[in-house]
This record gives sequence, C-alpha cells and structure tokens, in this order.
Amino acid sequence: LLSIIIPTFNERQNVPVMIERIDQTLLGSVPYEILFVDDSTDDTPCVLAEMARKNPRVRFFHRMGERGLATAVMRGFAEARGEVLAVMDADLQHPPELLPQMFQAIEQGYDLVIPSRFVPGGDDGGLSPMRKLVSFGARMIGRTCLTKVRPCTDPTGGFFMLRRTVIENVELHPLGWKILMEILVRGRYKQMVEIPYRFQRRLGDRSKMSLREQIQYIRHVGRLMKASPEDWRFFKFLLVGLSGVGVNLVVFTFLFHMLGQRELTAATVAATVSMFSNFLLHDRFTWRGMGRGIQWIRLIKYGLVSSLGLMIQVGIICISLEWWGWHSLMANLAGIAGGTLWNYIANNRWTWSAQEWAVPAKMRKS
Ligand SMILES: Nc1nc2c(ncn2[C@@H]2O[C@H](COP(=O)(O)OP(=O)(O)OP(=O)(O)O)[C@@H](O)[C@H]2O)c(=O)[nH]1
Ligand SMILES: [Mg+2]
Repeated sequence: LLSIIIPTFNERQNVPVMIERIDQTLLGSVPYEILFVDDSTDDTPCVLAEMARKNPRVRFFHRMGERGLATAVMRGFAEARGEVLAVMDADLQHPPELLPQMFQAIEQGYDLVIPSRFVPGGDDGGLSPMRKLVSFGARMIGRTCLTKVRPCTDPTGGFFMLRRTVIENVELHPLGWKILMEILVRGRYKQMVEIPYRFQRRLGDRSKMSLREQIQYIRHVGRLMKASPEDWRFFKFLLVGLSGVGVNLVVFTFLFHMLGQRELTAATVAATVSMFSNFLLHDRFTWRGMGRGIQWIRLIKYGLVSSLGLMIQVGIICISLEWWGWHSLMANLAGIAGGTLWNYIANNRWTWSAQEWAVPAKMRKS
C-alpha cells in the first residue's frame, strides 16, 4: 500500500483537483490512500470532510491550533497504513503523474526516491527569479554544510517517496519545513535515486513560504550539522581558521603600526602566532579528545601539514593565474579553498587521527 501524505494550509481550491489527478493516475494500478494533514484556518476542513465522505481512499486529520509543514508530515507518517510513503504539496507544483514512476523505483529496490528539478530533463520554471535565487542559496547551504545531503540535487523540493523502514524507529526532529533534509541526514537508507520533473507554477491560493521559514531553515541546518559529527567538526575547523585571521591581523597591526617593526618581521611573527593559536584551538576545540600522546608531536605534524597546505595554496594560485588566466581574486579564493581542504583532511587523518597506527601483530612485543 502506498500512502500519499499531503500537508495543507488553506488550500480549499486545490484539494479536489489534487484528488482527481491522483485518482486518474493511480486508480487500478497501485493500491493507495491519500492522507491530508491540515492546519487550515479557512473552510478547507469542510472540503476535506466532503471529499473523504465521497472517496474511500481519502482520509484527513485536522490539527487544531498547530502549524508547521514538517510536523504535519510527521503526523502523516504516524497515521499512514502503507509500507511505502510519499509526500507532496497540495498546490500541484508536484505533478501526481510522477507517482507511478516513483513507485516503480521503490519496487526496483530503491529506499528513497526524490524527484528533482536539477537533473537532466528537470525544470524549475514554476518559480519567480527572486524565489529561484533564494531556493538556490538554500540548496547550496544545505549541500555544503551536510555531507549526507550532498548526493541529492533537490533536497528542498518537498516531493519524495520512501520505504517505511527508512524512518522506522528513527528519531526525527524537524524544524520548519524541510523534512526531507531531516530524513537524508538521520534516515536509514542504502539506495537513493533521483527522477527528473518539471516544477509547475503554483495553482490557486497564496504561497505560505515566508522569511520566517527561511530563518528556520538555517537553524535546522545548524541542528543537523551538530547531529553529524564530521560536518560539525569541519564547521569548527573553519571557525578556528577565521579566528586565526583575526589574531594575525591584530598581531601584525600591533608590531607594524604601533611598534614600527619592519613589514616582513611583523608578517612573519603574526603568521607564527596565529599558527600557534590555531593549533591550540584545534587541539582543545576542533579535535577535542582526539589527539593521543604528546602534544609536541601533534604540533610538529600540524606544522608540516600547514607548510604543505601553504605550498598547495600558492601552487593553485600560480596555476590558475598563469595557465588558466583567472582573475587574481578568483585565483586567491581557489588557492585558499584548496589549502583549507588539504589542511582539514590531512589533520583529520594524521595529526588528530583517533586511531593509532596499526602495528602488525608479529611486530608487537608480547
Ligand atoms: N499542514 C500544514 N501544511 C502547510 C503549512 N504551511 C504550508 N503548508 C502546505 O505545504 C505545502 C507547501 O506550501 P507552499 O505555500 O506551496 O510553499 P512553496 O511551494 O514553497 O511556495 P510556492 O512556490 O509559492 O507555492 C502546501 O501544500 C501548503 O498547503 C502548515 O503550517 N501546516
Ligand atoms: Mg507550493
């Protein structure tokens, strides 16, 4: 059984069209139920009650005094009887005609099926240029900050299908709207697939998207980062790096402008001091509790990694300036990104590696 969960907030015009199009698409081919989880303040519940009376496949739940798209979907999960669950918006931006193809993918063994506007054949034409920009920013933030979201090109679309096992006994703590991000990070799935689709223009009624939802989204991403240790560590690494820039500037200003030291001397001392402060902060904050043994050894490793990082940074800048003819600002940014990535990966694997180097058993003294 496929349970199609549709959250509604004041969607009275859209509900009948939605049901009709789902029936036209699925009736006779896939066993299904349609579950509306409604928080409306208008007469949508009356429309839903009428629909549920006429159509045995329709059920609805009206939540009194509650709001929130993600929690509405959670309620849908709890009430659903199906082994396969689908979530979609009520305004027909998500075409119901895609449901059979999604269901087929589940039958083929995929755990999670996500229609995407951003794979070849997809299209997000239904949004205004401004909304497109906001949506692009949101996707980039989510995919940059969260490793598990990265393989998905459309994690904010709100249209997906999954096997119940993906969320069974998983504690979900959604905030705001993007329940799919929550599932991508915390869910139990092995195989995920994306299907291209054309995002439609909103049908009827007003949009419920607001600035408040966008702020909630940022908070939600922060919370998910804390729930995934690697992502959180990388964020702390960047924070410490930023603090290093601050330390460097303060020391340089003090030596050069206030004590009148030579520029090169001031820059060298500033770089050394900021490297020390970065090391101490990484040791106590970024990789807290990860470093084994003597701190001096970690400091030497950190120095080596940083020196190589500097070479990588300069190398990238030279190559992109000389060979590719990039603008100096772009070349510098690419260099910083390359060096930073190297530093993180090398320090994570080597300087603060939680595992001791494995010594073969026969070489170990008994
Ligand atoms: N139950 C419930 N549903 C909601 C709530 N807020 C929004 N929805 C529903 O969630 C879906 C998405 O809302 P939309 O207003 O279409 O948001 P959007 O698709 O990001 O924005 P548009 O492109 O302008 O349509 C719709 O089916 C809404 O009715 C809520 O607080 N509770
Ligand atoms: Mg919509």
